[in-house]
Amino acid sequence: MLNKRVEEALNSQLIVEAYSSHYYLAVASWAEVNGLGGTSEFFYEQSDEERMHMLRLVKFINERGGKAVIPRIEMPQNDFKSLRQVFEDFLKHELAVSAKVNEVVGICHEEKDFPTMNFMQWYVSEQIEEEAVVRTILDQLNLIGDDKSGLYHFDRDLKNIKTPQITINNTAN
Ligand code: OFO
Repeated sequence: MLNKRVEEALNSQLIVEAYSSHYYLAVASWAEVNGLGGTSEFFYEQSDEERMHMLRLVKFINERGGKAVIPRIEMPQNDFKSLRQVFEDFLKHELAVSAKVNEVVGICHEEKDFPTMNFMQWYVSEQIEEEAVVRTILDQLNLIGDDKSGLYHFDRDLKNIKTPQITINNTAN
């Protein structure tokens, strides 16, 4: 049976993952209507991955005798100034998510819930990988600057960049 405090922490992480999926869907849609096909594909995929992260939590909470609460999702930003803003915000968001993941791990530790702490390790690893990918993308954007043909190629190549899929086994898999 899940400890109540851990259950609440997992349910609030579920909100974070659901919002991330929604947010990246908004970015994908914005990119699509602005002729940025590669960026759009990249974020549609990010959105799907975040949904999977949410689902993993739903299943884990329920399997451990808790109750997953499916939340109402806040409306994300739907307009962006530039690709740079998109990726700077992307990094900021992922850093905030990493901080939330660490909070949940901290609560598991305090409550001595080591199975859940082990489950959350997948999210810790995922965040490290995602932050690294976004930083690499931002470095590329910095090199390109405002060069239009550089940005064209950046967008075209982005659809081939994937955030690595972490495959640590856990009971919700
Ligand atoms: Fe859920 O992986 Fe980042 O946010």
